[in-house]
Amino acid sequence: MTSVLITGGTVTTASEQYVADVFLDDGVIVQIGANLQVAADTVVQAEGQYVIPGGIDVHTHLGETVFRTITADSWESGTVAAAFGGTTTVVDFARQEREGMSPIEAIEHRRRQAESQAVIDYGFHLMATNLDSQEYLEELAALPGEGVTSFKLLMAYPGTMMVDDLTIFRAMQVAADTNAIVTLHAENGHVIQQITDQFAAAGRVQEHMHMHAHPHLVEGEATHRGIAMAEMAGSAVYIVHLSSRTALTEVEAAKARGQAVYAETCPQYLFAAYEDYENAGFEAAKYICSPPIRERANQDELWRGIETGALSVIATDHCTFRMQDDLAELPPQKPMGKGDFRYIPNGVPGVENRMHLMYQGGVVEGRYDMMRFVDLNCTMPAKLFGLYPRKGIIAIGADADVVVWDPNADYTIEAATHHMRVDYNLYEGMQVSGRPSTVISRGEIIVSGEEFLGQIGRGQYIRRSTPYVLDHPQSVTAR
Ligand code: DUC
Ligand code: ZN
Ligand code: ZN
Repeated sequence: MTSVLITGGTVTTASEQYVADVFLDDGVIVQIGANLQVAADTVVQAEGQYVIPGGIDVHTHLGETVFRTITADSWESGTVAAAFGGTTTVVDFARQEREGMSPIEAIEHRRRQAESQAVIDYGFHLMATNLDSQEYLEELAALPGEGVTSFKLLMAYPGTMMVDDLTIFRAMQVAADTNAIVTLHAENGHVIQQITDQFAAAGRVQEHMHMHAHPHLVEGEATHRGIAMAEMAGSAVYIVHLSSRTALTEVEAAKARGQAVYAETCPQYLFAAYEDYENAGFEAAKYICSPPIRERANQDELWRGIETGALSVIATDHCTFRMQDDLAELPPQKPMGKGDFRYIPNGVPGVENRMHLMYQGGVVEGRYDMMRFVDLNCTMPAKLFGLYPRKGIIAIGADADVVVWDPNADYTIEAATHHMRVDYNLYEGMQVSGRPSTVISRGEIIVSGEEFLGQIGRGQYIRRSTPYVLDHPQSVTAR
């Protein structure tokens, strides 16, 4: 294992900033200090740049069979793209297939898929779809001890991924007993289905109608219900891809009551808007994801949620489908639903540009400082999902997942040069300031400027510990 000395950068964590050298050896951070006198195999000069923890994206869908197709980004292309954007860990999903797959089998299945391809480290949330048997409940309860400390449940997509309230409540009780955290896709799937069916009967299925089938309150209602069930079960709960002000209000109210409630939002809800795809025909398919990308005025509410701390993580829900069916190795993609939003696979790209966008929108545009940028993109994801203090911090003993971030580099986001295996970029042509100049994963330089230096399959599965920030909520329901 080679050693790396990073000299003269501004080390930035979620709580402090100082100029120092950082010495990495044997995959971990071993020294931090002024003018370190150590012999290193490689020296990275970081004067005038920030030295930050590697980014952690806790919401990706790589190489996933979903929406009657497969995501365009595999574990290989998706993790290479993540690395170029400064992300050195992803937490993806292991979906328990409804019929005959146990929670442990789901994790093993996804580990086998990822292990030969991933170039950065990874973990899995268990996406539970069936907790009807005592055997599956016992397996779920065993998962935190095996390094899977978060359970995902979907309140939407009836017939495929949606679960009922009983299943959610069971998972929350297990989470309460094992100090795990439940994450929720909070939309009322039955209401969406009914509205969708009525649109279809009226012939109103043009691509942009997707948003109208997901009104704000389907998210607000499900968020309220999920938070109330978590309170009754005594578990922590984390709302994924929060997009609506109605859901934000619920999170704020719960936090004000002192409940262990957390939420992420995603760049697509902050930087893209319904106005970008209204009446755009098939072009609107680029923007179709659930919850939907909402009207521009809603963006301000989400930025406010970031500023107040109600939203504590930025993740991407990276779930890519191409606009053209032009790759022989991929089954039909977005064109499946040309002219009818019901058949467009839901999902947008994001893993490569998350940190570019959040640096531009937050630090460059003056909404928050560099420490908060680190907190949102690196530290809070690590704390909530049991990766901290191994990851998410620049500290002695932590994994040497380090990004040298050049605040002065200008960068134009475009599909022609991005590394995601998707043929469009939602932010095409957007100019941002700031990008990674060097990306290091467990002490190995995997990206230097425009060059990828990592080896396919070098990424490691990470056994996660229980969330770091929880003050173990008490159940309000007798058992
Ligand atoms: N929403 C999406 O848009 N894609 C993946 C799954 C989800 O919930
Ligand atoms: Zn979701
Ligand atoms: Zn998702």
